[in-house]
Amino acid sequence: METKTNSQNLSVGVIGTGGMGTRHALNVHRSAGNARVAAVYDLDQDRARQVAGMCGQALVFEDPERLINDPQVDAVMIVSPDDTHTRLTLACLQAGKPVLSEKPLATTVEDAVRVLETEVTLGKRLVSVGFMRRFDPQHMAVKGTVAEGALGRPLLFKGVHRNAVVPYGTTGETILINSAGHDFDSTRWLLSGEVREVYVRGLQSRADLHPDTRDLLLIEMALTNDTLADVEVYVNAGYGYEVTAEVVCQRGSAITTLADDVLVRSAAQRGNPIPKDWLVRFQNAYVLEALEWVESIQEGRPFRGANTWDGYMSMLITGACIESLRSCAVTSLKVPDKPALYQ
Ligand code: ISE
Repeated sequence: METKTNSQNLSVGVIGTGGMGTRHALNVHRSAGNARVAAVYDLDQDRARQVAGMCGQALVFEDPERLINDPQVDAVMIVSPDDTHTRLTLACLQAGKPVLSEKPLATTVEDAVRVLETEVTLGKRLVSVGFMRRFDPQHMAVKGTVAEGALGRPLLFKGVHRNAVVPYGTTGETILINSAGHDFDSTRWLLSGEVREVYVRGLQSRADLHPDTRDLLLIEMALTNDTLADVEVYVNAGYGYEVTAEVVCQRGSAITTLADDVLVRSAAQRGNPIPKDWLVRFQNAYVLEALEWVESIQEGRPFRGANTWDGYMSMLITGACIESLRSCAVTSLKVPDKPALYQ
């Protein structure tokens, strides 16, 4: 399938119209002037029809793979449940269509390898992965400051990732697969290294939760370039949604500023509102990510965000973290050679 050129309007299909999928669809519809939402699918067909109406009467499909293979669809956004991402991404590769898969790319290392091997065999980078923090202005400022070199060599990444509450299971494994992938990608991206060793501990934040709950995880990582990382993932923080990223260097540190829009004074108090979830906190990042994805397709160049290799490495780290949490021990992972396609 030939990729569309700059002069044509890219027709995007969106699979999954929950909160995230609706946001991606509206970002394409409202922000990407040279792209349109041509098709949507959701198991909840009423919800799909509602989002289709919000996006200029996009076509509503009853089957995601028919959407992928429809000639009216040039590129696909996969925003369906995590355990569908691999199958649908492979279907996009089979159809030769560019795809932005929401994280995680896969829920097992084996599935991530399947995507990697398929794309390497195809010999063309069609897969982009939705690690949107790479497009967050605050995170990009940290990355740029460290890259300038005035602070000296990066030594340590310190991440905080707090959800007020999460709508899915809160076992350590679920949180590592669904949430912590962002932090693994931030670690690799901000420290420009690969993780070789992890140590994960978890706790149940309240006695009334299921005994399998590990809703607060502390993740320590050692990287191949002699840097370290320390990440807290807490998904029942209750008070709001907060993500911070700090890179500690030899002569200073760079940390994301609070993305505050307003300082509120009332009733003898003053403070800043805390976002309720990631859709609010990372709205700018999602728009910039969607614009870059559309432009990369139309300009026929690699996406500047995360690709299949990043999605695979995040899952490889996730697998090691699951093992470490189970064994209560430091777990090493062998860093594989990066295929030329991703150099
Ligand atoms: C959610 O799917 C996201 O991607 C958010 O960025 C993350 O903070 C949250 O924990 C995930 O459930």
